[in-house]
Amino acid sequence: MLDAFAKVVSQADSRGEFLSTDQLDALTNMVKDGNKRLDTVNRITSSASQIVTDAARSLFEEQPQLIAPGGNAYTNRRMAACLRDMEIILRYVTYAVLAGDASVLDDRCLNGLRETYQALGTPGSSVATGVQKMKEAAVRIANDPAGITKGDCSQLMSEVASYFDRAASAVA
Ligand code: PEB
Repeated sequence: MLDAFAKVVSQADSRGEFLSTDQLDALTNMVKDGNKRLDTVNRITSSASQIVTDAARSLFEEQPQLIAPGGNAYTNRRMAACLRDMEIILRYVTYAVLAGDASVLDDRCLNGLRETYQALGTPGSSVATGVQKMKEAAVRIANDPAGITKGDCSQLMSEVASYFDRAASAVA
């Protein structure tokens, strides 16, 4: 598991090189904007259950066959597993945002997930739709200018979105 710092170090180390100016500049900027990152993680984390339930509700509205008898989220047990899965994915996305690197998300959540869903007969494309819905809500919440020092968060928001996209395409 790497963060943005360890990643740069391990890449340079594998080439036996010093860190480049570009790499150091990028990390400096990441430190400068560190509060934005922490605020983003904090906001998504404190709205996690709302993000999960809204995304699930909207997914089941669009794909009612999932909750109809025989559907993949039919019965309380499967519904609970589905909500739990979405919560797990959201949690790993917040770890990746904090670390500034996707490796924790890849290694501990996404690796083998597609195969798990195939084995369970759970439609990965529906999970991906749920993840995309969580992305929209999470970015909206994190990017809300109300009650926070204003600044340009566009780069950070596209980074946040990219972790959700990564999770969605890993299971779709
Ligand atoms: C992944 N999900 C399920 C299982 C596992 C995961 C390992 C099988 C074991 C169990 O039921 O607990 N676990 C989960 C995960 C990690 C992990 C992400 C990462 C570290 O350890 N059903 C739907 C929707 C979707 C869904 C499309 C969006 O209709 C999910 C939610 N996952 C779902 C369902 C099950 C499941 C299990 C319904 C139960 C399947 C079944 O038993 O029939």
